[in-house]
Amino acid sequence: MSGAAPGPGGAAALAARQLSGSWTGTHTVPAAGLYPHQWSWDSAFIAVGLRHVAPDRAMTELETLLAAQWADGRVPQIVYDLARDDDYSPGAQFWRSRDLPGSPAAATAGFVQPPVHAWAALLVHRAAPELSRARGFLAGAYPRLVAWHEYLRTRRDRGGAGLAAVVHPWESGTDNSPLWDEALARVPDTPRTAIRRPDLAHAGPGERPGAKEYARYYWLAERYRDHRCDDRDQGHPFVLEDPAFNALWARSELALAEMAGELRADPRPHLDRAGEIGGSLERLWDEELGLYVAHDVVADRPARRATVNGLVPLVLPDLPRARTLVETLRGPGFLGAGAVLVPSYDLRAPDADRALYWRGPAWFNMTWLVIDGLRRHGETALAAHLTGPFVDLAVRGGFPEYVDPVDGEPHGTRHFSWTAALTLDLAAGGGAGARADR
Ligand code: 2M8
Repeated sequence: MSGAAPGPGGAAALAARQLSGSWTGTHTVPAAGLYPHQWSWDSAFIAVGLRHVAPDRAMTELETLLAAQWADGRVPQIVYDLARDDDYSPGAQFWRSRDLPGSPAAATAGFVQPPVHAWAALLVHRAAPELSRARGFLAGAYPRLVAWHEYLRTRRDRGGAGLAAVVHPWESGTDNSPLWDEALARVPDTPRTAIRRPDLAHAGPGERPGAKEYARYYWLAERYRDHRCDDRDQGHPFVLEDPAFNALWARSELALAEMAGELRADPRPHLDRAGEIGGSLERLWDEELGLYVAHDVVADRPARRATVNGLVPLVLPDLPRARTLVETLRGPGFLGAGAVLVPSYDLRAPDADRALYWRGPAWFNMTWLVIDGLRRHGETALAAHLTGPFVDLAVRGGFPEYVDPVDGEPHGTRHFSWTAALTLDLAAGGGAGARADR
């Protein structure tokens, strides 16, 4: 790392320039080389940042994604740019989504990603309410977002406990997290598809999942695709309830309630649902670890690893565990280990690695969520303590995908869009959760 850190204004300008460079006219690619298509939760975070400088683009970003919604309500993990289909794998040719009933005109993956979209759409609307109203942004987005959440409620409550399950590590967004290790170990590593790794041209092999993981990822994706992306496959070996995914669902349900109010619809069903998800989340609480863990629905047992996913429920306003989560965050596994941003995994764990994909490094979106949660629960000093290094490391590292949480060394790809977008959000004054009504 080198060079003096620019002030917040300079950081915002650099971030905005970065995002303009990755704009395609309809959406922003997460990273032009490594991730050349549109990704679901990336677009939500990107819209949160874009709203400060180009609210029209922020709206288009979300509208493009929502236009690729399936008839069953799912919002896909990836919307493919067919001109770049050879540049990322698995691609559109793997999924052949357009052969499936109820799929959209766009070619997409069959999986989903964490439901942070309604929250993002509300923030975008609030940044430019007049433009939003003139364009009918909320009126267009709301029914699609309701259908998306309805998909999660009706198709993904595989454990029957009121939580949505992920059926592949890619759906969690935290692909290589140790939370998935045990469940992934029972997935065969013998896919029929030849595995291509264009990703390794853009990031070091030590910074990406290994060959064994990829073989299992492919096998699992093949199984889901071959069952026509139908969530009733009882033999699917990977079904887990992730605390971050579900907390974001509840947070987005609260956003839907506010949207309903704006649109003169009834907010109560959304408030009730948010309360129900929040209540079910308590099932994932691990007293000994002092945070939430995942639940393996197939094995019916908890995946007891201390990860940042288990801190993300801080984004919920009425969280009974907030104080304990803050203690855990300050504790020896996370910030107490000398980390300046939130590590993705307890740094005391014998298999923690500060450089390896989702197994120790800090991601900017997860730290942003924790900052939001800290502000929401009145921990403004700790939130500020994270915000400074966030902006500094993002800019100095050239908007890296992730960083070593202790020394700030950048890793993964550079020019990563959600890093730039969330830097813009924090640098543009306030950022996540700065206002209590968010
Ligand atoms: C990473 O995931 C993709 C698969 O979706 C990959 O590893 O190829 C994750 O960090 C995920 O959270 C992110 O949405 C995606 C695109 O930035 O990259």
